[in-house]
Order: sequence, then C-alpha cells, then structure tokens
Amino acid sequence: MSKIDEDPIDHLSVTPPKDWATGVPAVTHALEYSLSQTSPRRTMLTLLNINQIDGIDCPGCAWPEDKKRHFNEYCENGAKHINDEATSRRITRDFFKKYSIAELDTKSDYWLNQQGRLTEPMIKRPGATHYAPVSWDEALDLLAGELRALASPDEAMFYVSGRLNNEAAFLLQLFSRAFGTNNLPDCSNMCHESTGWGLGGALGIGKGSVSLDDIHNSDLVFLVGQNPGTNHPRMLAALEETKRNGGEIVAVNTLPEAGLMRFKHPQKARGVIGNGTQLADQFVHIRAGGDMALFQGLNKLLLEAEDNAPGTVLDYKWINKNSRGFTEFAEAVRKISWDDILMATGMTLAEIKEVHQRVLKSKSAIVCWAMGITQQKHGVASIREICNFLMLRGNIGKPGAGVCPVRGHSNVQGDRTMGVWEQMSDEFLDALGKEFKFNPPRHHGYDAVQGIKAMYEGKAKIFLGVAGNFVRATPDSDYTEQAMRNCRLTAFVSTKLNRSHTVCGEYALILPTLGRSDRDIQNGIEQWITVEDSMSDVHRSHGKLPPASKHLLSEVEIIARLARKTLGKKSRIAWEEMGADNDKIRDHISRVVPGFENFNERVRKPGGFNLGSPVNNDVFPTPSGKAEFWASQFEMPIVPKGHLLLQTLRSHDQWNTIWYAPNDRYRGIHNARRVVMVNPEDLAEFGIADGQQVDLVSVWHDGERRAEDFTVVSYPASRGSAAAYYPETNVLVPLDSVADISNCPTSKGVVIRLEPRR
Ligand SMILES: Nc1nc2c(c(=O)[nH]1)N[C@H]1C(S)=C(S)[C@@H](COP(=O)(O)OP(=O)(O)OC[C@H]3O[C@@H](n4cnc5c(=O)[nH]c(N)nc54)[C@H](O)[C@@H]3O)O[C@H]1N2
Ligand SMILES: Nc1nc2c(c(=O)[nH]1)N[C@H]1C(S)=C(S)[C@@H](COP(=O)(O)OP(=O)(O)OC[C@H]3O[C@@H](n4cnc5c(=O)[nH]c(N)nc54)[C@H](O)[C@@H]3O)O[C@H]1N2
Ligand code: SF4
Ligand SMILES: [Mo]
Repeated sequence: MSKIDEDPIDHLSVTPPKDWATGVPAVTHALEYSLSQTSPRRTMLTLLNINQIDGIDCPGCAWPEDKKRHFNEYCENGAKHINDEATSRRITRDFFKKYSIAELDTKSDYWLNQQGRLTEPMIKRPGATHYAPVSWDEALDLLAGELRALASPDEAMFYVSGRLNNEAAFLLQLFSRAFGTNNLPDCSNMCHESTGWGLGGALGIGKGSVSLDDIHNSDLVFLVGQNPGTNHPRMLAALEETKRNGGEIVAVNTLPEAGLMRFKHPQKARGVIGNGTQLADQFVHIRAGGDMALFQGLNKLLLEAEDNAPGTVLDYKWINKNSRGFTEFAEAVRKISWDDILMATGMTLAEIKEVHQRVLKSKSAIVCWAMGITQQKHGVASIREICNFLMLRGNIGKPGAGVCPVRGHSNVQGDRTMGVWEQMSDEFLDALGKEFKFNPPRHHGYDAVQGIKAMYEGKAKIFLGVAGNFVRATPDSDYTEQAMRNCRLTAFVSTKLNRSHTVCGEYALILPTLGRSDRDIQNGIEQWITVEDSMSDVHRSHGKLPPASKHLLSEVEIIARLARKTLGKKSRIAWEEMGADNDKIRDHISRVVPGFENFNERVRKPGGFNLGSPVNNDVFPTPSGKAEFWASQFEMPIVPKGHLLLQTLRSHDQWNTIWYAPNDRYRGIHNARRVVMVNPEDLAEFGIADGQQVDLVSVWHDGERRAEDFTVVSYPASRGSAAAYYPETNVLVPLDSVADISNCPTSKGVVIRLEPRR
C-alpha cells in the first residue's frame, strides 16, 4: 500500500485471468486493505459486527444474508468497504487550508478517498479558492436561504445514492415534496432503472421475486451480465449450494469472469485446499448486447418444442390463468430469423440448443442479471424478453423460480421503496400527503440525465447530493462537470472526500455525516437505521464505532434541520421530532409505505421481515391485472467496421467511483487502471499490438469524445467488444446515449475506436 499522499505506481503487469474466485488470497487481501486504513482493534470490531443480527449491515452490495447467519457473514470486498469507512484517517480544516480546490481537482479519485473521513462542515464562497470551516447553522441557513430564493422549487435537485438508509431517504423525499419538487434523481437512474421498467411492464413489480432458498433449490440458474465474484461475492456461496442440490448454472457474459467459473469457499476447509466447486455448467460467451437475441432464440426453441410435443413444454395452465398477450408474442418470436439471432449473439445454433436442452430438463428456473443488461440501449426490452422466457414455463411464483435482478448498493432498493424517485405513483403521493397534511407536487421531476441537462442550461440551480459521488457516477464527464459548475450552489452530505466536492458551483458545501458503522446517540438513546436488500428483506443496522468526529451529524438530523430552516414555522411537519428519533420516522413510514405496517415492531425482530412479492401469490399489479407477454422487436447494437462496443465496468479493487488499489486480480490486471481489454483477433484485424498505447475515441451523432492514453490488453473478451474501467471512461459516454424507456445511460454499449498514440 502506498503512502497517503501518493498514487500507487502506474506500471501495468498482466497475468492470465483466473478461473476461480474467493479462496484464501481473498481473505488476506481484505485484511491487508483494512489494516492499511485502521487499527487491528477497529478492524476486528467491524468484522465481528458486519452482517450480524444486532450488528452493522455491510455497506457494500445488496446481496441478502443467509437466514442461518454464520459467524463470518461477509466477503473480502465487504471487509474492504466497511473498513474504508471505518478508517482512522481524518481530514481537518488544515487540510483544506493547505490544498486549494483547483489543486484537489488534479488529484485522483483514489487519492481523494485515501485522505480519510470528513470531520466538519466546510464552505466555498463565491470567488474563493479554498474551502473554509463553517458552523452547521451557517451552512444550513445558507442552503435554506438559497432554496427559498429560487424562482421555482423545480430549480432545486436532491440526489440520493443507494448507501443511504431508509429513514434518511424517507425524510429527504418528504422534504423535497414539501418544498415543492419531485426532482429526486438517484444512483438507480444509472443502475437498475431498466429493471424497474422491464419488470413493471411485464409483472407489475419493480423488484426481484425470489428468495435465497429459491436460489439454493432451483434446477437452473442463469447469471446474465453480472460479475458476482467481484460485485456480489457471497452470491457464490449461494450458487455453490445450488450446485450441491443438483441445480445447473448457465453463465452469459462477454468476459469469462472468474467468479462465474469456479468458487473456493474462503470460510470452509474445502475452499482452502482443492479445486473448489465448478459453478457454470455452460458458459455462453455472448457478443455485447446480444442477450435479448439469446432469449428470443430460447423462446423460439420452446415454441418449436411445444409444436413437436404438444402439452409437454409450455405451462399453458399458468399462461392462461395469469397472463395476456401470448399469441401476439409467439407470432412475433417465430418470425425472427436464426441468422439474426446467431449474428447478434455470436453463438452457434448448437450452443443455443445446448442451453435449450438444460431448460427442457429443468422444472424450475431463475434468471439473475445486473449491469450487463440494464446499461444497454435495449435493456428494458431484454428484461421483457427474459420475463417472456420465464413465463412460458410458469417460472414465476413457484419455488426455485423467478426473476432476480441483483442490486448494487446495500440500500438502493430501500431508497426507492421509501419514495426516492422522480415519478412516484399517485397512490404513494396521496398517502404521503394524507399523513403529513400537504399536497405533494404531481408533475414528474428530473432523473439524473435530465437533471444534468437542466443544470447545464441553467434551469436547475441548486444541487444537494445525499451520499454518492454524482459527478463521477454520471456520463459525459466534461459536460456534467460544466453543468455542476453552472450551479448557484452545490452541496453534498458525505462521509468521505470525492470529486463531487472539487467540481463546485458558485457556492459549495461539504456536510460531513455519520457513516453506517458510526454510533449515533440522540438524547441519550442509541439510534439505529434500516435497509432493504436485493430480496426485499428489511432489517436493522446498528453503528458500533465512536463517530469519526464530534462535529458529525446523522443524515436524518441534517435533513430535518435543513427542512425546518427552509420551510420555516409554517411547515406543520414535525421535523425536529423526526430528526431526533428514528422511531418517529418509522412510525410515519408504517402509515405511508405499503408493506411497512407496524414497522417498528416487526423490524425489531431478529432478522427483520420480508416484504414478499405479489407475483408469488399470482397477483400481478399491472394495469390489466395480468402478467404481460411482450413482442420485442429484434434489436442488436450496430457497430461500424473498425469499431468496438465498449463496456465501462468495475475492477475488483473498487467501490463504484472510488478505487482502493489499481488491481483487478481475477482478470490478471495489476498496477494500472487505464487499460482496455480487447479480443486478440480484433486486435490483429486492427493492426494493434498487445501492450500498445491508444486513445479511446467514442463516436456519436454530435461528435467524438476522447479518453487518452490507455494500454491495450489482449483479453478473451467476446469479438467486437472492449472493456475498460469506470469512472475513467465516463467521459466517453454521451449524455443522450440512453436506454429506451428507462433513460439509463448506456454505460455497457459505447461505440469506440482505438487510436494508436504516436
Ligand atoms: N466490489 C464491488 N462490488 C460492487 C460494486 C463495486 O463497484 N465494487 N458496485 C455495486 C453496484 S452499485 C452495482 S450496480 C453492482 C454491479 O454489478 P455488475 O453488474 O456485476 O458490475 P459491472 O462491473 O458493471 O459488470 C457488468 C458485467 O456484465 C458483463 N457484460 C457487459 N456487457 C454485457 C453484455 O452485453 N451481455 C452480457 N451478458 N454481459 C455483459 C461484464 O463483462 C461484467 O461481467 O455491483 C455492486 N457491488
Ligand atoms: N460508466 C459507468 N458509470 C456508472 C456505472 C457503470 O457501470 N459505468 N455504474 C452506475 C451505477 S450502477 C451506480 S449505482 C452509480 C454509483 O453512483 P454513486 O452511488 O453516486 O457513487 P459511489 O461511488 O457509490 O459514492 C461514493 C461516495 O459516497 C459517499 N458515502 C459513502 N457512504 C456514505 C454514507 O453512509 N452516507 C453518506 N451521506 N455518504 C456516503 C462517500 O462520500 C463516497 O465518496 O454509478 C453509475 N455510473
Ligand atoms: S456479498 Fe455484498 S453485502 Fe455481502 S459481505 Fe460481500 S459486499 Fe457485503
Ligand atoms: Mo449500481
């Protein structure tokens, strides 16, 4: 680990990609990072508490805990994430005196994060070169005054990242609506937004329908467009159980990710020695953006198989009882040509038939997916096709079957449940208005992409981010940075320093907050928060560590104080009461959010409660009350000759916009991040050598965008695709290159060419 003020040396070395994930080296890597951040005592305190019943919910991904909690209920990356927050390093006012904002802006994302926890509120005033200390009251008075001075509430935006807990998310959306706007963009806009639209249209739900037990007991699990070894490591233990119970796994990816192939359990003797468990029974090396075509092909084969042996393949009982649109859908799928499907998938017919045979053999199937699907132009249509596929054999609502979108941030699903969305339903707004006796605005707000455009054009003037790193998480970095700089005021409620603090509006505020691992005492009573995981389990998280500084406030308190200062005495909402007592917020939630009745009581039970999914009781909350088949048009990304389809993805040593070390161990990439992984045959065709320096140039209707100085790594990526790390490559993603319907940036589908550097 390098010194605190230097970046690790950028000196690429490449080793062969691994074909197994999470063995003993993983545990040592977790400890190494943790101990570089804090003392052995604090490391042990966090690790003993992570994901335990009365402990700290892992601030990493949203994968659920096993009902039978194990002593070590965490993975290597979870340990890194929690100790990145629990770090003993501190940023004080002297730090901001030493570095100008312009100087901080030249530092890497790594460096900014490594400086440690933020400890007191800071302000940048118009024309100032440095942040200066400011009291909480002065900071919040300024923000409140500026909000009140806006010509319209819709000139303000309130961004939420999925690290935020339920109580704070509920309070923020309440404040935003009481102030008068639905401008609530969130990280989900860039993440599983396509999932919400796809599942909403097909099944009337926005979330997954399966439990861990379903995964364990399924006959066939598809892992499509996700990298669980890095991004949801404990999912591998669940998949190992699937295998042990006789289930099969089909992995569909443009890269042969280590975690899809084989798993060595870090906490079991047989994971330490030996070869571990083989995971994927079949690896489908798909062409980028070819997943919809794959499922169309599988659906075509199912229809043909039913023709050949009527009454044996499709579940007509389920289809007739629960769905609509089968006939139109079947007609459309039959018309799609195999030539198109094979071209889009890059597969042979024999390979697709092999998957089909596995489907025929199975009595239950689950499809899991993540960013490889949602961040594609036709992501929503791909998810509709996945739903068609499952519905054909009644694989919704029975044990071992269903949809499993694998969520990113630990509470990203909960934040949406709590009403953080720019287009919440009238039912939700009615309930909110009734509970708090006001009329919430009804017109939709800005999502992330629309919000950036509005700031650029001067239509939005104040940006408040609660958690996250908006400027690095969003596409088209140059444009987005200008959009932020155009603002009157940018403010962030944050635990750690990041780029969003160095790209400032006229005024800028850093509002430091307690992290999930910090103890929060209000009036002598310990406060705890709640989260909802990827499988709709709602449970508690208790901070355990002494707060990083005595000046920190909880997110809830910051929002409550801001709300009172902005809305003044005329607001009849009990902000002070809620800001001081999370139980009070939960009481309100119990009357506003469906499924949260008796919230305080039920969530106090060990492990909390599960929200369930209506589709498991054959209830489909679509406008028709039925599950909807959908006839998607055939679609595949068109990539001009000499170009590649770039995906911007995560390395093993990073949490979203923040990297912990310049390594991607499973992919064999060490000591560098500006690398682009390309298939050797594509490189040969372009006349570009492994190890050559290139610029990545993205091609879009409004012109070209450039990311300079990348090293080419010859890699088994599928033909025609390329992979490079986010957020360094966000500059290449055009703001209006978005998924149809969901408006999610196409971070996995950017047309680029490689331009050799002289
Ligand atoms: N350690 C760690 N864990 C994390 C995160 C992190 O940054 N670090 N982030 C969290 C968040 S917010 C999220 S949303 C999740 C993200 O979890 P993932 O979705 O697994 O994350 P990505 O790294 O974006 O990887 C996308 C995967 O899709 C594949 N892919 C790309 N294009 C295609 C395609 O066209 N078809 C198919 N079939 N596959 C494709 C890529 O090769 C890669 O394996 O992870 C969460 N967990
Ligand atoms: N090109 C490209 N862009 C992408 C993606 C991609 O795959 N490719 N993925 C997208 C996805 S899936 C997502 S989810 C977004 C992620 O977007 P964000 O969620 O906005 O980004 P993070 O990097 O998770 O935010 C990290 C910051 O959160 C703050 N933080 C951490 N914990 C806490 C806390 O407890 N409270 C508060 N208040 N602050 C805290 C810290 O200051 C830290 O610096 O990025 C998206 N952008
Ligand atoms: S799988 Fe996700 S939630 Fe579980 S310990 Fe790892 S990072 Fe944390
Ligand atoms: Mo995400």
